[in-house]
Amino acid sequence: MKNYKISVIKGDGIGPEIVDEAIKVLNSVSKKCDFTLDYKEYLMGGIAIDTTGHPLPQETVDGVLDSDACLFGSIGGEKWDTLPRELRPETGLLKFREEMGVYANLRPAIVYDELVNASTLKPEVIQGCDIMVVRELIGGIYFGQPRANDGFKAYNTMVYTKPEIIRIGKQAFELAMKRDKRVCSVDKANVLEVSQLWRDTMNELSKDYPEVTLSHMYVDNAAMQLVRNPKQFDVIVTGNIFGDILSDTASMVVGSIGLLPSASTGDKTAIYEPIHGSAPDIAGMGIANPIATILSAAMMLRYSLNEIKAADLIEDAIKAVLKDGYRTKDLASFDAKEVLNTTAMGDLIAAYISK
Ligand code: NAD
Ligand code: IPM
Ligand code: K
Ligand code: MN
Repeated sequence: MKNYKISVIKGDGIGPEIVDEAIKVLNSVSKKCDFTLDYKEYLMGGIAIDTTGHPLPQETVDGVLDSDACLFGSIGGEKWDTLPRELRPETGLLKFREEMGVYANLRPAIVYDELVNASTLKPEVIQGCDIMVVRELIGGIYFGQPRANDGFKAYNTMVYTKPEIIRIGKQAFELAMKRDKRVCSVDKANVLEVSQLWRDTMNELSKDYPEVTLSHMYVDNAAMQLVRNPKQFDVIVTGNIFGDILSDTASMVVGSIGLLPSASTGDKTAIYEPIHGSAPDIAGMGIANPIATILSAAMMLRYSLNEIKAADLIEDAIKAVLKDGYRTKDLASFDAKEVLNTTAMGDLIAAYISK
């Protein structure tokens, strides 16, 4: 029987609550599909600061490198917001992504028919929407030098090199080839040099993909278009900060930020995490939606472990549960049959898989 080593980082806030549900569902599906998962837990973020004094212990990096894939919750919280920047949970996460070389962050935003009434947008605007946001994850303004804040003057640098743009662009075009063959590259080329290089490079690259239609959009317009007519998009490719913002926007097309999973892939171990954060405002209340994390686990099965049937089973179970009217609080609307807490939602999805 196949056995996979999974590194698990639960993190802070709702992190442990949602990751526990994903593990519950993974255990249910692995039984059904005849493979086993060996989990090892590692610390990161606030809990790592409290326990070890550092947001990203070396043991975590080594453990994840030694695993087949990493399942991640969320990190951060007010308690650590006043620490010097190098000691903050978010800095640990960025360093972690950099160490793993995960330059491509895939954030699918798919509107399930079952949830077409859950979005704050009109059903006819969103029904059938299926967007893949391809966000560059280890470059751009998050990592550019110089950066500083001396109390009077502060600055960051948005920088991309051509090879960095090419490698993320390739991911977007390759994905588009398996989808509707449309890539929309989002930038701010009307203002920024870095975006001009981004746009020129995407145009050059598109010559290698004659079947794919490339378009360009400024990021301000893209934010508006996502809400006006999300179905116009197939693959969106963009830099680190624009992708961060646009994917949170896309989540509200789908219905809730608690629904959007992600895969961060690159040269080493891939990381699978919901796009949302540690949600301090609801941590410990048992009301967080675990579906984004459970879908991230499904992406892990699909992309890192090649357990396609298991990934399909998870996604089908989620759709079935939603179709039967079960919702978490973030999705509670007039068509909800029953509003479940976090663990009950995980239990139900696991039960649908094993039945
Ligand atoms: P957030 O994504 O944590 O929360 C935003 C809002 O969405 C909150 O009202 C929250 O309750 C709600 N929400 C988020 N996930 C939910 C879920 N699964 N179910 C139901 N509701 C959900 O963003 P924020 O409040 O801006 O940030 C909180 C902390 O999380 C910060 O420290 C931030 O840096 C961190 N953060 C971490 C990650 C990560 O670990 N990758 C991502 C984003 C934010
Ligand atoms: C995300 C988060 C992170 C990011 C923060 C916490 C560093 O918002 O994963 O989307 O900006 O990448
Ligand atoms: K997260
Ligand atoms: Mn974000």
